[in-house]
Amino acid sequence: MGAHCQALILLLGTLLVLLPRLPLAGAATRYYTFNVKLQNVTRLCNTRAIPTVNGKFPGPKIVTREGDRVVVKVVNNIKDNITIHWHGVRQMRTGWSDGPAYVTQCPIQTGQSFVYNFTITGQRGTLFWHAHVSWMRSTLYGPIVILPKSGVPLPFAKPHRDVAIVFGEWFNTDPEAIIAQAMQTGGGPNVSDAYTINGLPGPLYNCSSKDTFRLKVRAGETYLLRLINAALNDELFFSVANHTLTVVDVDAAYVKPFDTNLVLITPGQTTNVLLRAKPNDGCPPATHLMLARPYATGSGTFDNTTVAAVLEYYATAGNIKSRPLFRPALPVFNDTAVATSFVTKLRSLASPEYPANVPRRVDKPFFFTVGLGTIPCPGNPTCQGPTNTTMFTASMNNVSFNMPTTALLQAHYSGNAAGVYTTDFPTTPPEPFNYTGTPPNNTNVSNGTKVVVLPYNASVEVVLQDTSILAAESHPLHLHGFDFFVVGQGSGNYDPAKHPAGFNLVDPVQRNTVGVPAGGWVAIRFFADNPGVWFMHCHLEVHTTWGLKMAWVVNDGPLPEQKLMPPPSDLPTC
Ligand SMILES: *[C@@H]1O[C@H](CO)[C@@H](O)[C@H](O)[C@H]1NC(C)=O
Ligand SMILES: *[C@@H]1O[C@H](CO)[C@@H](O)[C@H](O)[C@H]1NC(C)=O
Ligand SMILES: *[C@@H]1O[C@H](CO)[C@@H](O)[C@H](O)[C@H]1NC(C)=O
Ligand SMILES: *[C@@H]1O[C@H](CO)[C@@H](O)[C@H](O)[C@H]1NC(C)=O
Ligand SMILES: *[C@@H]1O[C@H](CO)[C@@H](O)[C@H](O)[C@H]1NC(C)=O
Ligand SMILES: *[C@@H]1O[C@H](CO)[C@@H](O)[C@H](O)[C@H]1NC(C)=O
Ligand SMILES: *[C@@H]1O[C@H](CO)[C@@H](O)[C@H](O)[C@H]1NC(C)=O
Ligand SMILES: *[C@@H]1O[C@H](CO)[C@@H](O)[C@H](O)[C@H]1NC(C)=O
Ligand SMILES: *[C@@H]1O[C@H](CO)[C@@H](O)[C@H](O)[C@H]1NC(C)=O
Ligand SMILES: *[C@@H]1O[C@H](CO)[C@@H](O)[C@H](O)[C@H]1NC(C)=O
Ligand SMILES: *[C@@H]1O[C@H](CO)[C@@H](O)[C@H](O)[C@H]1NC(C)=O
Ligand SMILES: *[C@@H]1O[C@H](CO)[C@@H](O)[C@H](O)[C@H]1NC(C)=O
Ligand SMILES: [Cu+2]
Repeated sequence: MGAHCQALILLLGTLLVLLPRLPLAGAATRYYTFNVKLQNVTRLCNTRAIPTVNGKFPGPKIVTREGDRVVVKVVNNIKDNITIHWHGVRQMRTGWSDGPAYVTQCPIQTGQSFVYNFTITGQRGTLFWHAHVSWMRSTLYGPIVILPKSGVPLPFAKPHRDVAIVFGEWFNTDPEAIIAQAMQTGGGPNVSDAYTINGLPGPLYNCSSKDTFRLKVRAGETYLLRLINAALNDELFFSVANHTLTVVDVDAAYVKPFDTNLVLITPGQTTNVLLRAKPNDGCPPATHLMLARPYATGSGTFDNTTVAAVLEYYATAGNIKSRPLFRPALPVFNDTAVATSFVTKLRSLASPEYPANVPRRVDKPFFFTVGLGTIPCPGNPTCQGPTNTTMFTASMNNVSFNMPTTALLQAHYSGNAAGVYTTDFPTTPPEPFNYTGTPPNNTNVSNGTKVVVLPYNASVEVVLQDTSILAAESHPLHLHGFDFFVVGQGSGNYDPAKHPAGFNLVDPVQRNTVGVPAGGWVAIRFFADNPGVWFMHCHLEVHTTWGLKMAWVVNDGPLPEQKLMPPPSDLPTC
């Protein structure tokens, strides 16, 4: 009996050691219904009936785990066309559920619905969802929280609470009217009237102090802040008075933790940070502002205001009265040195559990210029662009992308690309020039619906080079369907003879949106292991509207699990 018990104890011991390492439960399916409808919302003493999901602004939070399936039925009950994009979700073989209008699907029209159906594969942290047609995402957005698989620990101490901090922009007038007017006049669109945190502008705006996000914390506890930049057109600096933040995850990929007083976050990026509430030392706790305001590098006007939220401590006995208020210092709007210093600290965790699978050799190298330019005012001899005979445009390798009137993915899948897109997107700029110096007098911007075709699983490198044609400017480039590794970046012109030697192929940060440095370049690498049609564009919405976008077509691989799935039966038509 003694031996038997020993064996049992040994067996149990082995099980106990093994169990926490195994997922305890199978993958789940998370069902949501998104009813897109108008809702009256008042901010800055201004009431507008804005498009919302289920009447909420910002929209509902999706909470899921790595490996789970997410099924969202989207019903359109407003007059505008709608699509929803699950920003950063890899969508392995399910490009039909990615969401960019006229790229992977036709819009969901008034009265119609569509079921998005996808799994979360190899990602953990924070992403977000937003509308992906015209400027509808200005009010249609919300968090996606991706917890680790059940039973799998976080690679950092478990926080006491988990809080989404979603940045947005509030417009007192309809953003659809604003971009329509700008496209008509050829000039820059009106800027937003306020930035928001979780939909609230906070006390630094007129008629707004009651619309302030307040985070109440307990002394000594740790909080995971899930920062999401859902703003339309502005990169943001963020800081919390008297609290150091520890960055642990960006774009749903773990990073090597580091401490900072300042975060730079571009539209399309997410950043998870740990905030440790101060210990209870018996002194009266202070109230601390959390502030965000723009990092702006272009020559145009921008919303130069500051959003504030409040961090306050639960009272402990005897210290309720007279709390001082502290505000953090933020850099000036164009402090590129500070911006660079933050982004170059980011490194993949690159641990045995979370390795960085960086492409070490490159099958398909690309060099893309990105930036703004001008074209003659069409028809009308004068307009309100950079000069009175030109209007704004934006391009990659001098091609300003024309939106098709049917979805690229459907055309690709059905083999009917003719008349929808061409496969001649240039792999290098048509004419080399000093990209960050004095621009040529005529940059010959053309337009078209051009794509690059990639074989399945090609290893791809794209060097994105900012141009100073109008002004050097940071552009947050977002790639759908993939995470990429940021293997290098620098200022000035990229030099293919010199710069690759300095690339980090060991622990580069992995993400889906990267700021192309103002007057500089960035190099990204990824494996084209996801068949479909994948959009790549600037996440400053006005630049996307002006044409700073292109698409990749990734062909099927030979094996069944390397092929794009067939389209869902309820896929909208154009
Ligand atoms: C918004 O408020 C206006 C004025 O009170 C009202 O006419 C309208 O029906 C409301 N819209 C919605 C969507 O509730
Ligand atoms: C979602 O997709 C999976 C895999 O294709 C399929 O089995 C399932 O029926 C779909 N669910 C819904 C609600 O469409
Ligand atoms: C944009 O701003 C200008 C100047 O304030 C104003 O006249 C115009 O009506 C605004 N456009 C829209 C669509 O709100
Ligand atoms: C608040 O209103 C005052 C008076 O109209 C104005 O001078 C000030 O610029 C406004 N402040 C903000 C932040 O809008
Ligand atoms: C932005 O606003 C600040 C005041 O908050 C002002 O000092 C600064 O000059 C403004 N910058 C620009 C570029 O408008
Ligand atoms: C908080 O930070 C401010 C500067 O932002 C500083 O003046 C103040 O002394 C700090 N207070 C505490 C309690 O650390
Ligand atoms: C930032 O903008 C100011 C004007 O507001 C300008 O004087 C300064 O040179 C700019 N700094 C950089 C680094 O571009
Ligand atoms: C364009 O602007 C210039 C200088 O501001 C002015 O002299 C010219 O008359 C304008 N042209 C037209 C057609 O308005
Ligand atoms: C490009 O222009 C910049 C700024 O004028 C200048 O410093 C640099 O030397 C130029 N580079 C080349 C290769 O001409
Ligand atoms: C641009 O135009 C100016 C004036 O017309 C001319 O002097 C200059 O040489 C041109 N520059 C280039 C690069 O063509
Ligand atoms: C696209 O290019 C054609 C000529 O190639 C031009 O007629 C048209 O105006 C351009 N459209 C845009 C939006 O730039
Ligand atoms: C909605 O999308 C359909 C299909 O592409 C298009 O024909 C229609 O013009 C769009 N409606 C609006 C209001 O944009
Ligand atoms: Cu841009």
